[in-house]
Amino acid sequence: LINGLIFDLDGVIVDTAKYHYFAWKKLAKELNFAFDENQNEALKGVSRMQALELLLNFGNIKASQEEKRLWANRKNRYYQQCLSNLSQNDLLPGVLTFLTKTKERKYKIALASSSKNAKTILYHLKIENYFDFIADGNMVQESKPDPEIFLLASDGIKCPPNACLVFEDALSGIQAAKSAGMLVIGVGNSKVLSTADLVISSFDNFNLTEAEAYFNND
Ligand code: B16
Ligand code: MG
Repeated sequence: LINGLIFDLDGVIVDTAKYHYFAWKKLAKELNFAFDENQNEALKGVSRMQALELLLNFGNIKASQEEKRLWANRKNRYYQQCLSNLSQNDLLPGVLTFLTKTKERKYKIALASSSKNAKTILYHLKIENYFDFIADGNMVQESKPDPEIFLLASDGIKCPPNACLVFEDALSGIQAAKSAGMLVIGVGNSKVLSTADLVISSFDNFNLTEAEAYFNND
């Protein structure tokens, strides 16, 4: 029986995945190489430094630790500039209604985001109160696809992994949640997220009771 719901943040709750992409693309341009949306899929969900490593691989760029630190900071500045105007309007379709319903039905709710900016984002969105526990990129050693952040979240809401259902938009996140022994609903394109147990295009019209029945009959 599912009694804990664990949400990824970027790309699931809020449309910030496009800002990460914008910021990485701008950095790539400054380093003189092109970076496209397909390549960007690999950067989703992983930590800032790991995403930078992947980006530099795409551009065939070798760099010192110091350069990498400066570039990661620069990307974060571009990203944070995008965040400065964030409001509830940036919530993805159906999210607020879904969070309200799940709260009424007494599920335990956790956030599991690789982002070190997660708390700032929740603050701008005014949705912190929906979460019983928040796990973010400042609290883990290993980033997705390692299961650490999901195990931390499940511990935080005192629901064992097999009673947790995860919502993720990234392949790295789906892999992390599966390794933690959890069921995963992919939010996005079913062609991209084929490793999830179920894929939904958005929370609009998403029915949790139907999804639970689907898993219980599986
Ligand atoms: P930051 P999530 C992840 O958040 C993003 O998907 C990923 O693209 C980003 O590199 C990572 O956070 C780190 O973010 O630079 O803000 O610390 O999807 O796990 O909520
Ligand atoms: Mg995400």
